[in-house]
Amino acid sequence: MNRQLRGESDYEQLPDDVPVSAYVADVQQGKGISAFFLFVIQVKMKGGGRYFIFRRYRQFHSLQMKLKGKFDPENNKSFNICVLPELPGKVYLGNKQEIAEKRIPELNMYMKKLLSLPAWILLDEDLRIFFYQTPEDSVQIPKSLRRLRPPTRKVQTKTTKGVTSTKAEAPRAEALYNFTGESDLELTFKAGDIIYLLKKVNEDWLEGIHRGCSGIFPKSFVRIIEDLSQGFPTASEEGSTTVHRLRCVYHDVHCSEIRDIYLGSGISLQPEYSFLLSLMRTEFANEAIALNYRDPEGDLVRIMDNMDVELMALEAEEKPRVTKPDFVPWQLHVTREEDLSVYNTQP
Ligand code: PIB
Repeated sequence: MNRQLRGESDYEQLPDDVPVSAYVADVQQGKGISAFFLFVIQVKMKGGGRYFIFRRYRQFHSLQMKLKGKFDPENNKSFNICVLPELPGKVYLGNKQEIAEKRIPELNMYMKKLLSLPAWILLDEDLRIFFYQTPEDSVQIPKSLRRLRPPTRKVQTKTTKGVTSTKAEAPRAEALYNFTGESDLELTFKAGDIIYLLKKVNEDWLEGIHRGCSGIFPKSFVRIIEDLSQGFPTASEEGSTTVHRLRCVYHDVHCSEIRDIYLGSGISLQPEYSFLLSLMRTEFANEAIALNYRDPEGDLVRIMDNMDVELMALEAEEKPRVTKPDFVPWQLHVTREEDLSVYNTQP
């Protein structure tokens, strides 16, 4: 599907109770004569409120049919036409739980694209009924919320002689003196502060994170408590691989530049959005940037929150964008914040 951008001014005028994002937090078995599965969906409203709804696949299907009937260009010659995202198809055979699990990322993508459509679609009655919390929804308690756990940004870094290091062993240094960065590129800290190390810039400078900011600082201002590991270790932690390098493509007005960023302390496969943004702002020495990934159709999609990072990671799980060892499987596309020309706006 081609991405259809939403006008921000239209969006601003929407009421606060309109659903703006929805995310499958879990699947659970429903009670009935024959087995079926319910998707536990967390819905976020424009006003910031969140609630859970419980929907079967067939309810998605029925919503899609209604929306197609009203807005699909093939069925409709009226003014309000819109290319709807693809809903994963019906399945006739197989283990129902497995089918439901497989549908999670697909339904997440469907809902994300649906709720990114022009603002008037969000006001559609059938769409609102689907996402509204019914009295039945409000009395149900989700059994577990496996997928809602916050994405963990690993501070864990390396394995030494089979022992996995813990947060306390993360590469870090203690500041010996106060240091005031001269630009956004440089870190600012006080004597006694702990700085987590990201990488060695050269013999005299290190890059690190302090109070959520990353930047470079002179090595002589700190005492190393735990040094960065040499080379690119391939550590693993209970089945999850610690990756150390991240491929980024910076799209400027006339050219693109590929940059592989090495993070000495490793990077989670699903880092926090704020972490990625701060990392890229430092790397490209530019505050006014936007982060993006390429969707399966090849279009750039702007990343705006942790959920988008998770969607990017989910897509890369199925179809890795980077297959080199020691790299995260997804690839970040960094664009200038005000540059909307990079997005596909053709219906
Ligand atoms: C099913 C429901 C179901 C989905 C299934 C889908 O369609 O939408 O939703 O999980 O993937 O196949 P339908 O039309 O109800 O039944 P939910 O909410 O998870 O239950 C489809 C099918 C009807 C045919 C024959 C075509 C070859 C079966 C039952 C087993 C014979 O019913 O049959 O159309 O497959």
